[in-house]
This record gives sequence, structure tokens and C-alpha cells, in this order.
Amino acid sequence: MAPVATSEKYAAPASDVQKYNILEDYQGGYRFAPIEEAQVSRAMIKRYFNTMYERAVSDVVIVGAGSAGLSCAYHLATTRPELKITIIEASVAPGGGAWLGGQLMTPMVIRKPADRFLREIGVKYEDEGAFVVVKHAALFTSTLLSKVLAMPNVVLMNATAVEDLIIHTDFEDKQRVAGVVTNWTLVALNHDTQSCMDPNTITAPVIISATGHDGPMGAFSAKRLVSAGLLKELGNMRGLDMNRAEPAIVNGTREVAPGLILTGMELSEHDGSNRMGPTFGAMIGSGIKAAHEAIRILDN
Ligand code: 48N
Repeated sequence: MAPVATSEKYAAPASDVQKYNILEDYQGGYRFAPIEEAQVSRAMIKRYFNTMYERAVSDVVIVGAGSAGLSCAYHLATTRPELKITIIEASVAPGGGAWLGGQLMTPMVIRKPADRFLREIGVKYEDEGAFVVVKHAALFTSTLLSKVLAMPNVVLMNATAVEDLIIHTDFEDKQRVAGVVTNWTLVALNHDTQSCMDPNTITAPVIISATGHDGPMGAFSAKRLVSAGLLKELGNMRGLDMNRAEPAIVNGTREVAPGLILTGMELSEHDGSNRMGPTFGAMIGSGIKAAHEAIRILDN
């Protein structure tokens, strides 16, 4: 196969895409199309910083790409494909706590009626009556993640931490969450080791925070509401009670401060609701409810 001139866009037209047969190519000495290093860097730089520029003003920012944040993003992006949805995830690897079921065991339990969502995104499961079991939590999370990332109106900025909220005060002294303050996570974790490393901002009329229950970076927005004087104190997540916890989280998903919706386990820290342990139906239901809350706010 003659080398492709570097100026040409090397993308085999769909009709030519055939199964790779490395042995066939290998006979003549396996070759890639030639490239200059600068082309690789510029391909990344152009796209990444264009996205940052374009998403400096988003319609909805979702903080946290765990099961609640991703379920919310999926439902919002499919329901309202015109919305510019920007997901900020502190870890390099999105997915939060949904890569395993519980105690490092891999199957994932999802109580009905949340199994409807599995059928919607095409994840197979075993039906156990009151609940279903996905053979590996990573099957759920990777499928959901792939669907969310394939949506043209969704952008994921991972390895990026929300390190503050933008809170505007109007002339009547009313406060509203109006965006997020971000930094690359490695920068956010090293403010004490380097001189000032000022952050970036993303403004949006609706922020949905899904940063999980308490932990090094967890319950971020709930805690910030307290330190910013918008919430008197945290309710603090209570002990495990599956039957109380799951409906409380789904039914409690709401706009907790003007412009800020809490979803998933972050809500348990805000409200003081119970935890449910290794069952994930409420994360799906809460994420979907948060999407509806966001639409309600945007449409009013
Ligand atoms: O998976 P999590 O932690 O949070 P949820 O609410 O999506 O799902 C919770 C669920 O996994 C459980 O905890 C289960 C049901 N167990 C309950 C129980 O009883 O123990 O995802 C939160 C995501 C993570 O990926 C974090 O990295 C990210 O949020 N994150 C942030 N991203 C950006 N900026 C931040 N400040 C930040 N803080 C957390």
C-alpha cells in the first residue's frame, strides 16, 4: 500500500474499511501513513482549546461523571439535544463509584423500576424479580459513558476539578449559582505547593452537582453551600437502609439553591438521608429527575 501523503486526511472511507489483516500488510512490512509530530499536537490542541473556548458559556454544567451524573447527562442530552451540556469530572477516569458492585465484587444490582433504563441503553441483565443484576458494573458504566460521549451536545472535561461555585448576587441581594470555577485536578491538588495558579470559569444558568457522598472530593457543592452561607449546615449521610435510602434520594432530587440542583449521593450529605450501599437504581432515578429539574428551570 503506497504511503499516504501527509497533507491528505488519512481516513479510509467507510466503504473501504475492512477487517485489519496485519499478516497481509506484514508481508510487505507493516506501515502507517507518515505523520509529523506537530500534526498530532495541533490536532489535540485545536480541539481541546476550541471546546474550552466554546463551553466557557454552557447551558448546563454537570459536576461529577458517576452513575448519577452520567444518567442525568444521558437523559438531558437525549431529551433536549439543543442544550450545550458540559460535564466536569475530577478524575482522569470518569465513572465514579460505578465500576464495581460492592466490596470489590463485580456484579451490579439495580432495583426495579430502574431496569427500564438498562433496556433503554441496551445493557443486558439477569432478572431476579424485585431487582436485576448486570454481570459486571463496568458493563453498565462503560455502555452509559459511551452513549453519553457519543452525543454531539455533550462535552466531558475529565481530569478537571470544580474548585468553587460562581455565585452572583443581584440588586435585591438575592444569590444565584451561576457557574463553576475549574482547574485541572493536578493543579487544584497543588495550590499549596506552587504560587498562585488561578482557575478557569464556566458559566451556565443551571449547575447539576453529582459529586457523591463525603470523601476527599465528595459532596463538593453541598459543602460549598455551607461555607458560602447559602446552607446553615450539612444533614450528613445516615447509616445504610436500602428501602429508605433509594426513594429518599430520587424523590429528594431538586434545586437546593437558586441555579443549583443536587443529585445522587451528594444529596444524602445535604439532606441527611440514608445510604443504600451497593444498589444503583436510585442513582439512575435521581439523575433522570435532575435532568427534569434542569429542564423545568431552563423553560421558566
Ligand atoms: O459515583 P460517585 O461517587 O457519585 P454518584 O452519586 O454518581 O453515585 C454514588 C454511588 O456510586 C454510590 O455511592 C453507591 C450507590 N453507594 C452508596 C453507598 O451507600 O455507599 O461519583 C461522583 C463523581 C466522581 O467521579 C468524582 O471524581 C467526581 O464526582 N467529583 C468531582 N468532579 C469534579 N469536581 C469536583 N469537585 C468533584 N468532586 C467529586
